[in-house]
This record gives sequence, C-alpha cells and structure tokens, in this order.
Amino acid sequence: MQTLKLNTSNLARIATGRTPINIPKYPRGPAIKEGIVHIGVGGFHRAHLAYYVDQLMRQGVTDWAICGVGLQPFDAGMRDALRSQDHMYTLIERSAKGSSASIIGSINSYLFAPDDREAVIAKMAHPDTHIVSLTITESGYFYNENTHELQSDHPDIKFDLDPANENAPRTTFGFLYAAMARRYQQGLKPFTVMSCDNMQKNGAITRHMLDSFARIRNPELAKWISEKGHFPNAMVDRITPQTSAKDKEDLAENFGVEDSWPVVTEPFTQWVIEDHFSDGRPPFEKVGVQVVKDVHAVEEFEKHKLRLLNGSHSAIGYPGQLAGFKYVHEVMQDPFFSKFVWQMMQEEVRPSLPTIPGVDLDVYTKTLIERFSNPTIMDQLPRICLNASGKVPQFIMPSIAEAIWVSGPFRRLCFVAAAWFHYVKGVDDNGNKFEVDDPMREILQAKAIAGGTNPSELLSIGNLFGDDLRSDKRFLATVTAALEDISRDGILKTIPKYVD
Ligand code: CS2
Repeated sequence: MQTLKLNTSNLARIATGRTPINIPKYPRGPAIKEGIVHIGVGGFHRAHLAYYVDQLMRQGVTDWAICGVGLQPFDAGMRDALRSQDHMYTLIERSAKGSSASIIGSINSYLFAPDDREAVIAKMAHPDTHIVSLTITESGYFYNENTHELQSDHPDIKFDLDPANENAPRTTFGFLYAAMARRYQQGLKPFTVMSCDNMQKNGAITRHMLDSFARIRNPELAKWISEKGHFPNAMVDRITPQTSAKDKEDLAENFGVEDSWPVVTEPFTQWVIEDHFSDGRPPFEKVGVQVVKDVHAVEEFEKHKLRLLNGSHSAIGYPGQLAGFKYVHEVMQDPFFSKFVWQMMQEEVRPSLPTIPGVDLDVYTKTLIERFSNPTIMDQLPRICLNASGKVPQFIMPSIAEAIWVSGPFRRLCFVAAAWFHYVKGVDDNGNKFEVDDPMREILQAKAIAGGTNPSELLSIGNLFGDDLRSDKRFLATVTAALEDISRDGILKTIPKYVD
C-alpha cells in the first residue's frame, strides 16, 4: 500500500489520503516567531504542550511557536526524526472507540545542544523568546528530596557552576543561567520558566534550584531573577506510552503516513497552571487549559494527580513487572490487582487529599480505572518503572507519611514501596532478569542486595527519603513484612493478602 513520508510538500496529499487526518494549515517556517523554547522534547511534550500550542495556532494565535531543544546525547534521535519531516509529527489518539490522527506543526525548529551549545543560549536569550518550558524528568532538577536543596555537589552542576563553562553548559540550570545573564545585560525581561514535569510544586522547585545556582554564580543576577522571574506551578496529565515499531507500522497501514517518530496517546488530557508569567503568555484558556490565579489550587490538583494517578501507576508498575506482566491494561485485567489499586486509592490515598470545588473524586478515580484499562494504548510497564528514584518518593511516600500521621491505613502503600525495593534487584518472580533504568541504579541495587528483606539499607539513601519516615517503626515493620512476603512467595501469591 502506498504511504507518504511526512513533510511539508506531502501535507495536502496526507490530509486527503485514505483516512482523513487533520493537518496544520497555519504558517510555519523561518519567518514565524517562536515564543517558546522547550527543553526535553519527548513523547509527553509532543502529546501535551506542543498539542495545546498546535490547537492555538489552528485558531490563528501567532508568535508562540516552539523551538525544541535537546540537551542529552540521546536526543540526537529526536533531532534527526524531526528534521527529516520539517519538525512535524503525527499525534495518534487511541481509545476503545477507535483511533484518530493529527499532524502537529507547533514545533517549528529544533536545536541539539551537543551540536551547538551557544545557539541554544542565544535562542533562549532572544527577545522573541518569552517562555522556556521544561520536560526534563525529575532527575533533571538535581533536587534533593530530603534537604529540598540543589545537589550542588553533582559533577554536572559543579561543571556548570565553573565560570569557565558558562557558554558551554551541560545542565538545564547552566543554560537557564547563561541565557538569563544575557537577558539581564540586554535589558530584557526574564523569560518565564514553565515546568511541565510531573512533580509536586514543579514551578517552586525550578525557581529554588535556579536561585540556588545563580546565587553561587552571581548574587546580583540571582536577585533580579528572583524579583522579576516567574515560575508557574502546574499539574500536567496525559498518559503517553513510548512509541513502538508497531505504532509506526499501524500509522502507515491505517493512515498511509510514514513518520519516523509518531506519538500515541489517550484522548484524555489536562493541564492546570498558575497564571504567573513574567513576559506574556499564549491565551491557553482558549484551548481548554485551566489557568488559575490561586496558588493553592494548583498544589491541590497536583496532589490529587500525583498521588492517585501516578501512585496507582507505581502500584501497577513494580509489582506488575515482578509478576511478569508487560502492559498496564494487562495488570488491570487481573482481578486482585484491579481491586488492590481501587482499594489503595479509596482507603489509603483519598483520606489525605484536599477537597477541590468542582472535582468529584468518585468520578476522578473511576475515570482513572478506565484510563488504566484502555487496552489500545499499550502502555509499557518498563516506562512506568523508569527512573523510579525520582517517582516513588513523591508518588507513594507522602501518602504513607500522611496516612501514618492521621492513623489511616497504609499497608497497601507499603506493599508498593516494598515491591519497588524488591524490583531494584532486577529479577522477576519467574527468575527472569530485567533492566532497572534509573540514574541511581547502582546504589539502589547495592543497598537492596545488602539489605535483603530489611529495608533500612535502602531507606538510608539520604536524598531520597525523609528522616521522619525512615525512622518510623510502624512504617518499617509494615514494609519489612511486605518485603518478606514478596521475597518468599512472589507478588501473585502475596497480593491477595492486601485485598479485602
Ligand atoms: C507515569 C506517568 O511515568 C510514570 O510514572 O505515571 O508518566 C503518567 O503516565 C503521566 O504522569 C500521566 O499524566
């Protein structure tokens, strides 16, 4: 069957091909103003911020196209894919009802820092740039979960803090700092730093990390950034699996499009962001974004989402992978697992959540079960389990800590923590080895093996766990009991004990 390579010259034919596809009809290319520089162009960014900006551009909103940036060597693949197709890609939404596809054109150019670091700094410092947005994952923030400070002794941060490296930095903070310094010298406003990462208080953490970095380098600049800069907190949500070879084949077969790196996602999407911008913003509310004035509102939305959605994902991911499952929906088809997830949400997580006017948690949690059960997006467990050291401490541990303080039940949450502790050893219940993809893998594995069924070794890792939790006897006893059960009997025999 004939397919068309995605690029500008094929666009009109793609639109009228065998299955209709929405294509961008707005102007693109070098003459377009790029108001947003985005660091970390992966699947999630392309299903979320770039999707919202595309929707705005379709409505005629100009000046806010995106320049994508990759800082890591592994971003070379994205550079090549985007450049080969004029920076466009296909967004495929899949649900039980079927799938639809749109070509997204909001990413207008792409810079790969290892090719030219100066070009990235210059782009961020350019007067047309008003927002620098981030999806750099938890580990990209160099945030110590225990002290809440910047990991200033990390080799990459140390490198960037050396004035000799100001124009060739490695980390996001090195780039933000260098670009802010130029804007200050040029009399421009600071750009807004808009974190789209899935972290509680993502904006406040970004502010604090950049402030700590800048104070070490130049207190005067730090003061300017802190007084004039804005770092809105945001809750972001859209389940976006990793693209598989099969996704590309299906796109070619069903829609006749040849795309080097399409994105598959669910129909659901949500973004709640504080209305705090230093240098203007697009009219995001026009495309369904909840832009709110109240600082606390975002924090509450984040809490709901991180603890219910991502906490449940952890409950599906680590035990699911140990039990030998491959996809989220497969785990949800197991009656014990689905009950476990439901009961953990209702009995252990919900009691510590704030009430948000207009949000019905019965509906929210039922919708989550439906989203997790969507068989069409094929959400991979290794994706859920990726970089766990940046996730479990904020998706699961805060719910445990709060449940302990209000004396609510927390044994299911402890089972999830124990499953992660067992998972880091890298062998599933059938004796199959799997890769533990985590920046802290070495230390986690060493501690997990040294500790056996005693979690104290792992809990001693300073920058992951709070002192209050690691010294709590109830927590230790409950995690130890779960770890003993999982190590001895495996997940499938243990999980029924945690379901009523
Ligand atoms: C997942 C998230 O990686 C994870 O742990 O829970 O990527 C999740 O799919 C998104 O946060 C959904 O918005």
